[in-house]
Amino acid sequence: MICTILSIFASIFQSGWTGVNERTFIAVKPDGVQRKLVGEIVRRFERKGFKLVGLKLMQASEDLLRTHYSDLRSRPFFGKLVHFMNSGPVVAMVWQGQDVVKTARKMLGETNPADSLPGTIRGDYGVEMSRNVIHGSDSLESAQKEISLWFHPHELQNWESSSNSWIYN
Ligand code: DAT
Ligand code: MG
Repeated sequence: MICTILSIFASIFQSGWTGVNERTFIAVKPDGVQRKLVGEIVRRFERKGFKLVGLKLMQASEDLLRTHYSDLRSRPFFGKLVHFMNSGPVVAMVWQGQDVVKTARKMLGETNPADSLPGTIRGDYGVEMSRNVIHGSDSLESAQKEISLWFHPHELQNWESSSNSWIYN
């Protein structure tokens, strides 16, 4: 157990994905794409001060989705979840910045939109748990796993943002 934890920390530090280089995986789900919420969601992350390092519109395969949600495979809603996520295009993104994993989860709101505060994405745009508009990694470890599952390294851009010194002290 301790070894697993140590190796997770080691891989996170080795990757350099810490501090201002922390990265998270965000996806606008098929309901969010159909409801034309892509621009609004990108806008919220940009305005917050995070840096977009990867973005693509794609149809996720059932295999990819089963791997992505493998932690939930024994749950009764697993089949429907995979089917829904496969029902149309999703917008897969990687956002970068200090504490982006934790902050993005706050920006998303709770899993159930009914428990999500107004001002959060799910609180503003969702009604039902199974149509909650957006996905966001729940930890540094899942962010790393999800980014490498959804993106090839060459699809991620390392670029210098000109507003950096106005966002970070
Ligand atoms: P989150 O997306 O907030 O990380 P999760 O990882 O527990 O939540 O679940 C993944 C998705 O599965 C979630 O966004 C919506 C769906 N889901 C979760 N619990 C559900 C439930 N009880 N009934 C139907 N769908 C559910
Ligand atoms: Mg989750």
